[in-house]
Parts: sequence; structure tokens; C-alpha cells
Amino acid sequence: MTRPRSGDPVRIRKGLDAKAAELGFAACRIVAPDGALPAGLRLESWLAAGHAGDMAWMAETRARRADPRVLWPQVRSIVMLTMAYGPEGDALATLRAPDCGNISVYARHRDYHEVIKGRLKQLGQWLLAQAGAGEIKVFVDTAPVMEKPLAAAAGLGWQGRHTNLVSRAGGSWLFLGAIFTNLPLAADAPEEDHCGSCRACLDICPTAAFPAPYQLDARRCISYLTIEHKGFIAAELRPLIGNRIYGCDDCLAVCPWNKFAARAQLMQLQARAEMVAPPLARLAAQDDAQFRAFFAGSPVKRIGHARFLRNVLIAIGNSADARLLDAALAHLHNEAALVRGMAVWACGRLASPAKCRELAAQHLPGEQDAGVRAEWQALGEEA
Ligand code: B12
Ligand code: SF4
Ligand code: SF4
Repeated sequence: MTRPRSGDPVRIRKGLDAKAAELGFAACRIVAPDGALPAGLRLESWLAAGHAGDMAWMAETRARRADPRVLWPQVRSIVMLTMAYGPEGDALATLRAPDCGNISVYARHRDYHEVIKGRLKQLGQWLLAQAGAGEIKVFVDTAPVMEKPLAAAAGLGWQGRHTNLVSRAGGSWLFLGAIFTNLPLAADAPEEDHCGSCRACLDICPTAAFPAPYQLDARRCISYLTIEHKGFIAAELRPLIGNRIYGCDDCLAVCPWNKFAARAQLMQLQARAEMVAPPLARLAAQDDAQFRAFFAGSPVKRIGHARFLRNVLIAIGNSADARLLDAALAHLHNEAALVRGMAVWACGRLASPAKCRELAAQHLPGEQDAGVRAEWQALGEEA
């Protein structure tokens, strides 16, 4: 079998940077497939500590994640890319409006997976055309690829204490994408850590999800709890979630390197106005079809209506706004146990003790689900 030609490497490299910029990428760097192997060992420690929670897919794919050559034995170079999605204004402003839901910046616009994947394919095809041979595979987020360590090894930035990639030119608001190719391309040098003595991201975390700098226990992270976790959220963590109904941005938003961050360049990655501070009462009143229509094209739709309502009801419970009690009461009969359970909790936070006792007496005897029964019992004990 003949190995793919690489064309004129200097010309291709210059052209690659220019083409990546034309497609909306913020930066483009190259890493060898074995350029980030220590990350695989750290992945093992992370899994062993239980920090992945119930994301079983992280352990199931560990061998491919740890080494890109297991994922695709022919890979000879990896082109790593960043795309800026910096928000307009203060990313945390909605946290000060407890009757509204805070959707994290990455989900306030079109699903970035779709936006980036199409552009990665275009860039990869351009590369193959220049080289006159070769193959590519493109990945963004969902494949078993350790994108952050690969991006750091490629020199796009460094993994900050919050574990995400930060760059001096682009701050924390960056999506990552990868093009694997069997073409031999010269690797770039890695970037150094520029966190210095800063620990702003560790200190702001509402749930103390960092057991140590550079390590995240996903089981405490609001992003994991509101997006990945499918079941009831532990009672002690619910009050800490505030009005964050989908993801969390606190640790990204405080990073001082964001003063250099570019706002989202692509129209598709600019926030839809109605996603910035949607009223909780309006979200709680949506039926499944309205939920799907409202979040059409957004990653929020991926978690489904029941899990989303769970999050909205926790935010309602945290609102301290008695006007939202009706919105919680309306879900005490919801067909999903997950939603009923969080409606009970929200009622317990907003209703008077007498009303709580009355509701428990009315609903507990007929409740079949063990999880929801436990919520009623807890409410009865507190009231
Ligand atoms: C699983 C996952 C999650 C999980 C776990 C996050 C995590 N930190 O691992 C959850 C659901 C919590 C999550 C949340 C978020 N995610 Co996420 N997630 C992923 C995913 C799919 C895999 C990440 C992974 O491999 N984790 C396993 C751990 C072991 O790897 P690691 O974080 O790199 O861990 C390193 C450190 O612990 C380090 N380390 C350990 N000890 C030490 C000591 C020293 C001294 C040093 C230097 C390093 C170090 O070594 C490890 C290996 O490099 C990636 C996409 C992908 N395919 O890579 C997106 C990804 C990381 N997520 C992303 C985003 C945007 C988010 C959120 C901001 C979304 C939001 N707004 O809610 C939050 C941020 C939370 C946070 N602080 O990390 C982006 C990050 C972009 C960037 N600039 O880095 C990614 C890359 C998706 C993408 N394609 O853009 N995510
Ligand atoms: S995303 Fe939020 S909860 Fe998760 S680590 Fe960052 S600040 Fe903490
Ligand atoms: S907030 Fe500070 S410690 Fe955290 S990633 Fe940014 S520079 Fe590093």
C-alpha cells in the first residue's frame, strides 16, 4: 500500500490556517497522535475516583479516548481547531433574575456540534485536495477523543484550573474540534500554563466541584447534573443550582483571560434573544410540542422535556418567588416521576408549612413511585 503524499508542507500549512480562518475557526494547530498520551493515564485516575458519575460511556470508550491510534490506527496527524463563542455582555447576568432560567452560553444558539462539524468536513476536504491524497475523520465533542489535552499539546492554549482549554488570545469561550488524517503533517509546539497564582474559577464554583485544581468531580458539577444526569438530583445540591436550568458557566466566566476573548463570529453561534433569560413560569407551562418548538436546533432539546422540567422546577424552588407556586403545583400530577418529585420539592420551598402538610396528606397515599414518595415524606417531616 502506498502512503499518502503530503504535497508541499509549508504551502499546505499556510493555506490551512487561512482556510480555517475563512471557515470561522479562531485558531488551528497540529499535534501528533501520541502528543497527549499522559492524559490517558489521568483519565484512568479520574474514572477510578468515580468522578465520571453515571457517564458510563466515558469508561466504556477509555482505550480509544486515551490513544487516538486505537480509535483509528491509520491516523498520522491531528489538526485541532478552536471556535469562539464569547457572549455579548455579562454571561452571568441572568443569575441575578431568579424568576428566569439561566441557559449556559453554549446552548443559547444553534447546536454547535452541527455548526462545527460541517466546517471541519469542509476544511478536511480542502486539505485532501491540496495533498492530492489521504483520508480524514472529523470529531466534535461526542466521539471518544480527549479534545482538551490534544488541543493543549497542539499549542492552542492550556488546560486551566477549571480543566477547560484557555488561550491567551481567546480566553475560555472556545469550542474544540478535531480533524484526524493519515497525512504526515508537522506538529506544533505545546502552550505553557498561564494560570499563575489565579484560582478564581475554583473559588466561584457554586457546588465546590473541584476536589483539587485541574480536577473536576462531575458528580457535583451543575453542567453534569442538569444535562448528563438522568435521575433525581441529590437534595443537598438542589439549592446550590440556583436558576441554572441547562449547564453552568461560572468557572468560565470569571477567567481573567476572557478580556481577550472574541465574541462569537458566526451568526449561528450568536445568542437567540429569547434564550438569554426565559421566564420560568413560561418554561414550566410548555407542553412537549411547545418545548420542542422553542428549543428547535438548540442542544437543550437533547435532554428531553422531563429532564428539562426537572431543572426548571428546581429553579422555581430556588426562586423564593411565591408567585411561581402555581407553576409547581401544576406538575404534581405530571406523568413523569422525575417531574412530580421535583414539583414536590419546589412546593416545599415555596408553600407555607400548613399548605405542605395538606398537599402531602392529599398526594402521598396515592403515590406509587418510591422516589416521589420519599420527596413527600421529606416534605412532611420538614413542614
Ligand atoms: C465529559 C465532558 C464533560 C463532563 C466532565 C467535564 C470534565 N472536566 O471532564 C461535564 C458534563 C461535567 C462537562 C461540563 C462542561 N463541558 Co464538557 N465535555 C466533556 C467531554 C465529552 C470529555 C471531557 C473529558 O475527557 N473528561 C475526562 C477528564 C479526565 O479529562 P480532562 O478534563 O481533560 O482532565 C484533565 C485534567 O484533570 C488534567 N489534570 C489532572 N491533574 C492535573 C494536574 C496538573 C498539574 C495539570 C496541568 C492537569 C491535570 O488531566 C486530565 C487529562 O488531560 C468533552 C469533549 C471531548 N470529547 O473531549 C467536552 C468538553 C470538554 N466540554 C466543553 C464544555 C464547553 C463544557 C462546559 C463549559 C459546558 C457548560 N457551559 O455547561 C462545562 C464545563 C465544566 C468544567 N469546568 O469542566 C468543551 C470545552 C471547550 C474548552 N474550551 O475546553 C468540550 C471540549 C466540548 C467541545 N468540543 O467544545 N463536560
Ligand atoms: S460548570 Fe459550574 S458547577 Fe461545574 S465546575 Fe464550573 S462553576 Fe462548578
Ligand atoms: S480563572 Fe484563573 S485559574 Fe481558572 S483557568 Fe482562568 S486563569 Fe486559570
